[in-house]
Amino acid sequence: MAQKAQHAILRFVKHKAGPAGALEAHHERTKEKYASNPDIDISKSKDNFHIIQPTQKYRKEIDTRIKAAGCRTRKDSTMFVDTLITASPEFFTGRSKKEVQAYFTEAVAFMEKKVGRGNIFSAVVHMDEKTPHLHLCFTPITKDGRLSAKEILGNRAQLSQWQDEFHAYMKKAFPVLKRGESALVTKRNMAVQAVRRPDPPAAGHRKGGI
Ligand SMILES: [Mn+2]
Repeated sequence: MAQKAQHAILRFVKHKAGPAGALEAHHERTKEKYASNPDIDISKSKDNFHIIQPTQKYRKEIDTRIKAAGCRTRKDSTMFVDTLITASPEFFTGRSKKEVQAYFTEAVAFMEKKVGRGNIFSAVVHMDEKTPHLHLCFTPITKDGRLSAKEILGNRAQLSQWQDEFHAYMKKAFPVLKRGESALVTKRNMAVQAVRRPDPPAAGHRKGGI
């Protein structure tokens, strides 16, 4: 029987400073109840794990980096990027915890190479939703100290290149992976839907997210 192709998935969502607190609550599981996201099974939250642990509030992590680099900011600047990394659900079927850890550890190593370790302030793997996934947050500060998500994420062609590189990197450790669609910059709800329902998205948005 033909096996469904398995892909490594990479998505970016750009944020101003405003949503830092709400995203932190989701990523770091600081709330006790998640009525807005029924996919969270809190009995499994103990299996979530950090690859990079934040040392202070997200907002503080962001402000500290921007200040240290001396970046100029505008009201509409992207202050941080929420990166969602996962794979086709089939990829995770039957994999040991060690393998799942290895997958996301590789993904973080890739992101460190691409955006610089110093920009990343949190990388946490959620095992308590439908499909294991990594939320990695970073400040888009260039090597010469400018805040520019535009430059770091790039245009359509550069996003396609991101996906090429990501796929090539992940394939070294996990040869089963096939090149998937291009990396995407999405609006939050779109990112959620794309990951939850890879087939035609159903109408309506749910709050919360993956
Ligand atoms: Mn999540």
